Amino acid sequence: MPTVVTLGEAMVVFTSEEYIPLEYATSFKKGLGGAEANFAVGVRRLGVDVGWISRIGKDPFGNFIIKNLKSEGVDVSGVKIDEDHPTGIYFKEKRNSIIANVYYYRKGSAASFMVPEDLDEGYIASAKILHITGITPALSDTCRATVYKAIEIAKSHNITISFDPNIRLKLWKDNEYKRVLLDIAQYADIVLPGLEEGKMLFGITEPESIAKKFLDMGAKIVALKLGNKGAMLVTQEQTIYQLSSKVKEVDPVGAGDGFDAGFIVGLLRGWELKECLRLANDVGAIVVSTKGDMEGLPTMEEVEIFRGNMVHIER
Ligand code: KDG
Repeated sequence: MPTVVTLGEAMVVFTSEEYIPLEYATSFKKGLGGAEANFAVGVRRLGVDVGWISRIGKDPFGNFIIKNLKSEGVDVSGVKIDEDHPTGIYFKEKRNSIIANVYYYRKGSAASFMVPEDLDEGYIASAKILHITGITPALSDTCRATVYKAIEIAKSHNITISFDPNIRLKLWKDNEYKRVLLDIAQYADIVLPGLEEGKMLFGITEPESIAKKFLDMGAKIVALKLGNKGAMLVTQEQTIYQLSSKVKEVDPVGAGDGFDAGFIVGLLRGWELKECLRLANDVGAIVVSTKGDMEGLPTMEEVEIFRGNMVHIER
């Protein structure tokens, strides 16, 4: 049984190959995305067993997703094939080197039909970490109920819950995300938000005050992503700042998932919190410097090369 378990939707992502409005784009690169699937691949590449729970359609895109995740070594035994609904897809539009947009085609997707009964209690109960994000509860009422069921199982078996709010406004009605995500956050032991998300959830701007809010809600650790300024970690006892390494940003999508993966792997290895934060930051930095949602997720060896502790020798 995997040490880390996560649940959510994976999609096939089509990224336009040139800087052009999507309307005029003619060629696309096919890839794989979905926050929790990215996280799972990140955890696995860093050397920890991980299982991803979901539904995919009985279609070529579902096959693509499952084959890819299996080849990464992610446990997919908790994935159901849904014969009646398609695998979700999304498009990434690159208007220019600064502006990018995403267009989802995931309403009514197989993953949005996840139900609490899809969960195997023993599977979650034997993990050390359950990682959830704010995307899954936005997909449908049954997905939201599935997230709450996973939380209930984790709580009843003392499994640590990590939570990334991952606010995707295109998936929410009005301000509904605030109520739902703040409710979920109170069950989390580890919260991994972006600074902007903290601002949106609490209406305050100071990173320290945002972290304190999550601590007051019950979190033991808050690791706040500060973009190219690095990250900040807060517990009741300490506050740690970590500057980010300078990298050339080519695609920020998936960096937060990489950060989460690095942080959780550091914790599972029993590292000092400062080292966990450093790994999280470095994984995030490596991801933003690579095109694709999950392509850039590094192995531990690649992290060492990035840090200059190892030399890459091409054989
Ligand atoms: O965190 C990156 C994800 O957001 C991306 O891979 C796909 O938009 C996506 C989603 O909703 O999971």
